[in-house]
Amino acid sequence: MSGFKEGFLWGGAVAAHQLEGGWKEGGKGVSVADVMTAGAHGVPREITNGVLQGKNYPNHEAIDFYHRYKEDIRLFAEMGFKCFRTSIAWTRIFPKGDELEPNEAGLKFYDDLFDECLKYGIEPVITLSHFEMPFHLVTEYGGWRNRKLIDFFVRFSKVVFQRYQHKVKYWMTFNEINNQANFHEDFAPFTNSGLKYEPGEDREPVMFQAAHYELVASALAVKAGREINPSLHIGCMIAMCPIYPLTCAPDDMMMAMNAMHRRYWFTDVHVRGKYPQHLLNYFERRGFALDITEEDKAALAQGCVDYIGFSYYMSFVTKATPDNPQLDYDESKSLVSNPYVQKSDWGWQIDPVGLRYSLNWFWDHYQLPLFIVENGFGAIDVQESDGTVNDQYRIDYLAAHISEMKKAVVEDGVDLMGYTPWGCIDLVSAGTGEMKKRYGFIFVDKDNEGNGTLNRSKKKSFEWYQQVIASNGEQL
Ligand code: P53
Repeated sequence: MSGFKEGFLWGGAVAAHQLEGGWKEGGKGVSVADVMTAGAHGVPREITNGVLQGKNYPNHEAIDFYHRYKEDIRLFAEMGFKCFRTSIAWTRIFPKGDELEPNEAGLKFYDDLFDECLKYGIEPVITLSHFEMPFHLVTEYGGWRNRKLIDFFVRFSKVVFQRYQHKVKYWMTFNEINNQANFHEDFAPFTNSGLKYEPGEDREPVMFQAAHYELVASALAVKAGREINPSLHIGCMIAMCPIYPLTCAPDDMMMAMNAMHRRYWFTDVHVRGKYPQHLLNYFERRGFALDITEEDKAALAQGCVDYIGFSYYMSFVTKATPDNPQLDYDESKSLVSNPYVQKSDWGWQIDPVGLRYSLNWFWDHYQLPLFIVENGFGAIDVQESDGTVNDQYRIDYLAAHISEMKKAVVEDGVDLMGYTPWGCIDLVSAGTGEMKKRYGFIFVDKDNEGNGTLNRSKKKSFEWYQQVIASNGEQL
């Protein structure tokens, strides 16, 4: 093979809560993203107890895609997008999450949005749950620590599969389900699973329980989706940050392997329909008595995914330490800096070769089609007096990653479906809530405080990416 296959899905990726705004429009309910304030690099977003007066909640307006999507999709079409990845805000369809009947105004919004994409031949690629579950499910049920959420999620999934089966072919269940491997910090457990911990609570088994219920819900959704329409492609979505050993010391290597086990077992369950033995042994060693029934196991086995969607931004490095004889990985403590790579302004390690490594790792383990559904460079862009943005650093980042991705396809033979760079239009950062951390080919005039006209303009990278798509990745 000399390059990317015919019909390669070039496009861009976003998530509903990070760009739509319109947080109360069309009957939408409050989501977990609606109760998170703006933070910054090193300043965590505050998770408030409901929406409080006087706080800055950047997702409430975001970039107002809810009202401006036609203009934005026209720009995506101009870049030549073959696909557009976004999510369906669960709270537009089931505002509280536990209703029996969906909200028609929310369903109608996505009908119109998908029609607008299809008008230009752009395939929607849809995530069912991307850090935006109904907040009501947190306050009333404790989030995914409650088994009842399986039914609520499956109901939501069936409704949208049924409604959009002729408009949307590509689906994913839970965005970056494995972020919650970082359970000592508050962000990932809350955004992934609506988990709020009690002070002093043993967090780890709660995370495993929530993840288990999500994996069962994912499997049941896959099965239901196939029954509704066997031509749908339903995948998982994994945050891939490959973990390297700091040195070739055997214990460092073993530490890195254990770390990979602890961050990527989620993929084993999604793909193989069962838990890896190393994790079952770990549960036993730690005395975690999880609620995993025979019925759950049967559901997992019947709902294996069709493809692996993943994000790739950076790689990690770990090392063994004498105070950790079992070489257990704790994401909040076990990572060290990589002396061989540069970092972004937010400390994310820039490692294009790590993308080729990741593609090979997934392919070797699972032999399922792969889809890079996020990759990109969050940076501070400066608008010149004439309105232009010379984001050569973003072009350099993306070109280096695409070039490694091409090696994985051409030289290594991995089966890659497509590539959708993250935040193809500037949007609210998930991790920090900032506007200043920009990823887009399209600049949006809005700052961290919420000031700005919300006008859209093309950055230098806009034309560059247009060329990349037109040449099917030959012209970088
Ligand atoms: P932001 C952490 C590590 C890797 C990916 O992130 C992550 C996160 C969470 O911050 O999230 C994904 O906006 C996620 C998107 C997010 C994007 O990466 O923090 O799927 O929602 O916006 C970039 O710079």
